[in-house]
Amino acid sequence: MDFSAPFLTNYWPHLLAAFIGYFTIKFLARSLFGIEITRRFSHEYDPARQLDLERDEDENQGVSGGPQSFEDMTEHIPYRLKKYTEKETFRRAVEFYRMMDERRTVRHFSDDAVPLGVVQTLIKTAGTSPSGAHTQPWTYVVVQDFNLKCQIRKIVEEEEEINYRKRMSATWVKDLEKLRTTWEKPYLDVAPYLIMVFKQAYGVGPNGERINHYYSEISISISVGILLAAIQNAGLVTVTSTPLNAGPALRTLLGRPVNEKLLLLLPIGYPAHNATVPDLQRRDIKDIMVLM
Ligand code: IYR
Repeated sequence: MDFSAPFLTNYWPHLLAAFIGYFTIKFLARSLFGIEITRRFSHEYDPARQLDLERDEDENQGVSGGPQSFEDMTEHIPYRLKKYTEKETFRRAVEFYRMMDERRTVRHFSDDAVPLGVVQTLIKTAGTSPSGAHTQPWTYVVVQDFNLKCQIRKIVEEEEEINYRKRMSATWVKDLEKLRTTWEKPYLDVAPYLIMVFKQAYGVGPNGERINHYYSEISISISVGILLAAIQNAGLVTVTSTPLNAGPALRTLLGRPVNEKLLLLLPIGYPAHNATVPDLQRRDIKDIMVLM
């Protein structure tokens, strides 16, 4: 192609049209959909980078929010916590460890009732979790309705059958043999409650505006960790199940909005009287802690 003067003379209307077209699309994308076409390299917060933040947190640890100003900030108030004696601190640490060391993933449930107030309190406890910018990006859907539990079981088992047969690698299925899991999940309609843990990828404000959420997956993981401790403390059991590929169907069944994604499904109740668990050992402290 000849880029000398005749090219420009001949094709300037095309170039002008392309130029105008580019800026029109850019303007429309930004005003209608909030999409920034030109990459920004400033250190300001860029909503378009939110997905990257979620994807690779380690890479983004250095992202700075620019110069800080404390205008319009939430008031900061004194915080005091009871200080135990060293002996009491030790005793409490050991006592809590012993309780948590009794925790096991249980897949055999009794249908014995659990008061709803207990479940509500456990979820309140989960809600004490820290979260990115205090956005609390979680929704805990509690299912107690038997018909709904049956529908959930059907959706999960249909997907799990395909998972075990086709989607999971042979090594994965082999690695699970010691746990004796299968695609059958009777606990889904036996346990008195199913707690469906949804991550809010972003929040929605009172006027429908989008609210950025940060580190939502880590925030929920911490929250669920606290929930597991609360469940154990109450003498109840659960299994942290991750129904691969059943998320969208379950989200639709439960009528949850599109900003929510199912991360975990936790049946909760008492263990069946004949419940069994695999005889597994936990790693020793010297293998999991490095002191420097
Ligand atoms: N979600 C399947 C498979 C499964 C996968 C892992 I990784 C486990 O630790 C246990 C089960 C199931 O629930 O059977």
